[in-house]
Amino acid sequence: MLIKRRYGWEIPEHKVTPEALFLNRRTVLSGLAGAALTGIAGPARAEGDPSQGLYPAPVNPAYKDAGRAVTDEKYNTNYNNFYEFGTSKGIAAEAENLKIRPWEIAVDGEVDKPFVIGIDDLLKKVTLEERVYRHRCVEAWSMVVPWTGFPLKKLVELASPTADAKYVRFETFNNPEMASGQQPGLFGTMPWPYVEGLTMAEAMHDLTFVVTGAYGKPVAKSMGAPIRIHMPWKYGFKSIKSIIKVSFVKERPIGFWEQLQSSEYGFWANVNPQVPHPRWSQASEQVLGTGERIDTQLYNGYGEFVASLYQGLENEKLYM
Ligand SMILES: Nc1nc2c(c(=O)[nH]1)N[C@H]1C(S)=C(S)[C@@H](COP(=O)(O)O)O[C@H]1N2
Ligand SMILES: [Mo]
Repeated sequence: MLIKRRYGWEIPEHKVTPEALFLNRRTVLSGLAGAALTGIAGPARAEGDPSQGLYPAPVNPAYKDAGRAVTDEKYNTNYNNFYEFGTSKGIAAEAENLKIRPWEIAVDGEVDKPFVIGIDDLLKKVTLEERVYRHRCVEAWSMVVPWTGFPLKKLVELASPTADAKYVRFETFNNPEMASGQQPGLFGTMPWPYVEGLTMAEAMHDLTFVVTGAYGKPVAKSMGAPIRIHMPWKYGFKSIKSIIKVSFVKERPIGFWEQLQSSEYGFWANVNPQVPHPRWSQASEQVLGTGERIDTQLYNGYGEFVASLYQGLENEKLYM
């Protein structure tokens, strides 16, 4: 019989509330047990990645310190939410199936001229920098990550949206042959592909980051290679991974989680310790890799930069 071992950095399951719990409690719980048995997959391989020489990139001094210790890479690459590869946290080995070259990103919708660009061509058009950001998952765990990438506003400039563009809609790949979690069955049909969206004002905000690297090298597959988003003041599910399409649209996009359960997950998803998730408190968070529990901060502590984005929107569900 296999004995379940817990690694020191793992968060006990009863302290984690999987987003998908409402879907099928038994399946999710067996998935979590499976994660503990699978164990650690080791650091992600970056050999053969043609962008490797671009890393590490210079640190942007404005974001060199997140006020907390950087989370050790081994925790971050092995404790993930990437439902395309399964509902447990232990998807790192499965995510090695992600094929990251060739990788094309379509830019379309309300733009002067739609285009498709390969990841390595896109990397030639931008200047990479490193930023240390705090990340807060809606499940009440958090980490600190040295991301490498470029501000999303740079991509918006390249896209040249028209005045009709009100939102940016992102889409992840949909390939059930490559990504076992996208196969039907386990949860019935999940609403693939993963989709997320932002307002144009959010997309143009300097904090909104397009991530292509982390820990001084190309971003690991388990963390959303080769290109993802990170917005540190929002719950983690907004920070969509492995993007293949960026669309400028008139209507507010409906994200993956909102589509699954709109009573629990909304468009704005700004971090707020005073607004509980319908099934758990958001007042505090478990810091990955430390065993520490700390108070959660409004906008994950980035309020001085982003609160003004939400003035006049007080009647919206800003915090779910
Ligand atoms: N395509 C896709 N993007 C995703 C997810 C996902 O399942 N699929 N999970 C989200 C959630 S809930 C979180 S907390 C972060 C986790 O990022 P990490 O695994 O790098 O920590 O990715 C987000 N982006
Ligand atoms: Mo999350």
